[in-house]
Amino acid sequence: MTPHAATADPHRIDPDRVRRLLDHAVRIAVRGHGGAEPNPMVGCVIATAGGAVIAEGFHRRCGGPHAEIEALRAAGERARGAVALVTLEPCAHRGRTGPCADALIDAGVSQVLYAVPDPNPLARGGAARLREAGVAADHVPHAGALELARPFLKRVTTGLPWVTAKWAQSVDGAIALANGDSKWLSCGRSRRMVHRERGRVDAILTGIGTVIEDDPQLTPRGVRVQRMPRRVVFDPEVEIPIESRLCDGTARTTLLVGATLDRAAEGRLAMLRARGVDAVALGADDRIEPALRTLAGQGVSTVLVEAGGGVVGRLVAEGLLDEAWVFVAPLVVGDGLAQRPARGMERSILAEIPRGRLLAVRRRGEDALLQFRFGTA
Ligand code: AOF
Ligand code: ZN
Repeated sequence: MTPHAATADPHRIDPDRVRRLLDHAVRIAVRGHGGAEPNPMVGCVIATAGGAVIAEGFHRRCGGPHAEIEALRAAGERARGAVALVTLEPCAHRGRTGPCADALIDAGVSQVLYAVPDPNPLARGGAARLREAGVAADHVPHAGALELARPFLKRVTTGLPWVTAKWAQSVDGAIALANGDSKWLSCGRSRRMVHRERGRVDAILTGIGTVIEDDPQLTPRGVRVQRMPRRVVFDPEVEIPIESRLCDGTARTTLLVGATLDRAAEGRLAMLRARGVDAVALGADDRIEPALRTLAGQGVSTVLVEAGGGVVGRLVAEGLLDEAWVFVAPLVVGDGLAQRPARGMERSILAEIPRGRLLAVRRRGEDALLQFRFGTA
């Protein structure tokens, strides 16, 4: 078959089979979560023209081989004439590795199906490069692959990290009693899941109220740690007690502080800096977005928010919240003064409040985990 004939017939594999192979590529890509970032999680399946799987690979860690390279290595000679299905358009650049487009051409792959075009100005253009070399390269949109690429797409297109807030609540929406007692709303299985996630993100964001109230460590414990998250505290007036556990040097701690500080706050900050704590400036009116932008520039691509309603409410108000993981525990608090997961906004028209989407509903012991996605990023 000539290359042109291949281009004219993009779906030689049955479309339903293509979708299932891409589903599979997404599943294997997720194994790179915590290792791949700030790069995207990417999965690649090499299949015969009939749709049988020959080999697979995923991007394990930033700086390591891309998914296509892993899959091509596993396929060896069997890649010749085969079809490569990738969750992201193969790269065309020589960065820490690459270019994958060239590796696919050299391996003799006859067709490449990719689910999401790569918008990264440094890496994009792989599909065009493949076509120039006579390899059919087709964009096959796939919802799961798009979901997978969202954090990466957001960082590349907006310069902001991916922000996920998690909280545990009662059936009637309380995250703590009025006196602050919240131990423990969710079950052990839910809490383990949170520790696992802590060990996969670049930063954990909390608020000064939570630090004063709970003196948390915010470190991943009892799980495999892929990366030690930076602990970030929204603390506009530098109120963090110097003896708090976040200042003990276990992991990096960063304060988000007001753009202008009075002399007393400057003095406290100087003492904290001597302890190894650093600071990033908030915007006017303590807006969080400029601080998140600075953090992204420092390599923070994913943020897990474990904070009270004040910080979560600010993130919502600024449109910075991408995902919410809500663990709903089987109890009804029934106290109107109990604490709530987000506050601080004045609302009068329900229809004007933006709606997200339900990503997943999962069972964790006796808790329900609801995962929501917001915004279009
Ligand atoms: C691919 N396959 O598995 C991934 C890609 O720093 P580098 O050299 O690893 O390049 C990172 C960029 O390459 C990243 O920003 C994105 O545009 C692309 N990632 N491309 O062909 C992969 N992870
Ligand atoms: Zn690549």
